[in-house]
Amino acid sequence: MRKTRIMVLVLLAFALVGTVSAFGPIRFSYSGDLVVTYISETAGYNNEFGIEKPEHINLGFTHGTIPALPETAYRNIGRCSAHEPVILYIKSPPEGGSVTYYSNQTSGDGFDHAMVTTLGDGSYTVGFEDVFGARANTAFPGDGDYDDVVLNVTCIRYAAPPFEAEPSPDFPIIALPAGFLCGIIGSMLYVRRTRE
Ligand SMILES: [Ca+2]
Repeated sequence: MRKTRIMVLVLLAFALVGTVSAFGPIRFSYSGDLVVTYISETAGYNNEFGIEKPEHINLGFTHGTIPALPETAYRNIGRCSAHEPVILYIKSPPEGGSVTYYSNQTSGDGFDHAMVTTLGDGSYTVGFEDVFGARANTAFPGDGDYDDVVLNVTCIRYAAPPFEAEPSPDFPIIALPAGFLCGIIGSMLYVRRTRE
């Protein structure tokens, strides 16, 4: 009984929180404006983060001279098209080099470096692990906490266009046939009168 209750609670938690996977596709079923929120970081590196698709945009850096502020929402950064993939990335400079991790694929070390969570509001949270290769545990890269850079991405649906009434025909379009008809009736009456 207790076991069943725990199972129900776990299933309920999944339903409320959303689905979690490793790297994964990010898609929206409608078109709109992209908004990416920089949630948090625990990065040792100065990671660049941003959007790879639909268009490459560098949104900011975790450290450096102008570090990004957690909870910043980036707007006016492009559009999301219905069912087209959105890919986020971080670019990390381990040991002076450069390696880029994407939200939709494994990296050069063969590991997933992104943990994608689908939230109930239709947005996605992506947690990145920025350490290349395994360390103490060979099952995951770095310390496997996937919170070195955490981003959320959503798509704000375009507002429905305002209702527009059918445009009324322009004056000349109705004026011409009306004038033409008046002319015919007038000339018929004239012919009839002159015959009488
Ligand atoms: Ca980490």
